Amino acid sequence: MTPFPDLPGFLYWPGRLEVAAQAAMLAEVEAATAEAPPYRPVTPGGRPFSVRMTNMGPLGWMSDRAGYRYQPTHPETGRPWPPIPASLLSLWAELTGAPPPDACLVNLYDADARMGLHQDRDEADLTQPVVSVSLGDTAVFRIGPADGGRTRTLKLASGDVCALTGPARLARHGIDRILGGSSSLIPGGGRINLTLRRAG
Ligand code: MD3
Ligand code: FE
Repeated sequence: MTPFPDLPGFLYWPGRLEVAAQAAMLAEVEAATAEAPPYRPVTPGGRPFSVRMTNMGPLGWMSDRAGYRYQPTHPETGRPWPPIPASLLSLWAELTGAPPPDACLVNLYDADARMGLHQDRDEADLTQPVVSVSLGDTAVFRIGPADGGRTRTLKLASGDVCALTGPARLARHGIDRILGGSSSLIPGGGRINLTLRRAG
């Protein structure tokens, strides 16, 4: 569905993953985080993100004092990122029909984490879609047009999937807050967001 008719290209599938599929995906992410531990990036200005991050796939997004970029290795271990699970590659293919993603950013939120309004523009081809999968606690997601019109919010719950295609690809977006305790999927609580992209 298209929740906001004035943001065409923002596609949303509430409850796209049933609970068993969410649990299976969480287990795959946990296996990946054992290999590529979540870390807390800093902005180019040196401010720590409240969100912790890691990646799966040939390329991973990162931020440090040198800037934002995609790179093939974990900044702390120096090892390649673990592969993107097949379940996520199939989901991307089914929803987008686009050539396969080469990057999956894993954002880990505790109840106090946030993500400020931003655009995703570090990918080589900004005509390629982004697909996002939410697991765990519900987030208050904010989105508005690329050129600074009004923003509005949508709750993203565990199992919800969205795709940012065409004119929505450069939308401004962020996470206002996490509704702590809203899901029991992740032991100890929290939210994990997976974003699949073509970075290179
Ligand atoms: C709209 N992640 O990783 S997911 C990000 O919930 C990011 O962790 C948020 O913003 C999160 O960059 C939001 C939904 C999303 C992802 C990518 C987008 C919305 C987007 C790219 C373009 C426009
Ligand atoms: Fe983003």
